[in-house]
Amino acid sequence: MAVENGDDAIVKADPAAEEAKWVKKDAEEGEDSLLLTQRRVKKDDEDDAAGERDSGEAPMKAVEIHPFENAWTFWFDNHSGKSKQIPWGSSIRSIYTFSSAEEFWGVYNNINHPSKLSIGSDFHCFKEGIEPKWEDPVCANGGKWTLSCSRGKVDHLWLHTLLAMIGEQFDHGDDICGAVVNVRAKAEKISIWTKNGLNEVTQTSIGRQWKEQLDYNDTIGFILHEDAKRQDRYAKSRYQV
Ligand code: MGP
Repeated sequence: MAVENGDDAIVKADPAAEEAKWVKKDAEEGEDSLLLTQRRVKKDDEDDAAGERDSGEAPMKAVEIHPFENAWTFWFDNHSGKSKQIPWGSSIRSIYTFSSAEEFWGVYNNINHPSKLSIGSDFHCFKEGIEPKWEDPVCANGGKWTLSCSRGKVDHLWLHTLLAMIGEQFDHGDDICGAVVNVRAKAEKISIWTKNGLNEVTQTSIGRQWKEQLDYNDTIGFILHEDAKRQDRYAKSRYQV
């Protein structure tokens, strides 16, 4: 299995990461990188086949794939050090789209988790085709549940939020757009974004089930994006669970 590292070097890949296609660090912008490694991983079937022929090894068994109900996209942004003149959202980048458990772990095991990201980072996981912005038509009438936590707990809570979401553990999972973790100096925040913010039954069900999945006991609030747009930090929670 051949792996391109940068433009030329060839290294052996972690098999779990073999399907991942990496983006390179945007060194010019000076952003910290989400990626542990900045390699572009590529399957090279010809090399595999040649290797097997040369070594006389038995052909590899087909890998069983466990598909998800939805495809999901990771997005990354970092606001620190950026001029306030730059419109919000102009630097959000999609990183990778995955649709199976194997692809998810291949990416997850090769990226920095929230506790290792620099202050100002936002890391999103949204259903494919939905942008993590209030302006996205699917998000426009929605809102978000948010919990706060310490750096020491954020990786665990983020992973279990992802697993609950991509594993479709919510009765109203269709209403979920995605989740984001905000790495901030005050406290880390994790939010689940939903579509129909005015549907209280749906929203409170999602909020309650999220807390159960995480075994999180503090009260969490739901803010409509419309309220956040108009009132910014003064927006009040529409629901609490
Ligand atoms: P934030 O980063 O979600 O909140 O939004 P936080 O972490 O409390 O604030 P920070 O200053 O510590 O980063 C911060 C600000 O970004 C908001 O008040 C908006 O001005 C802008 N913003 C955030 N989001 C999610 C959006 C969005 O989806 N669309 C637009 N246009 N602006 C947004």
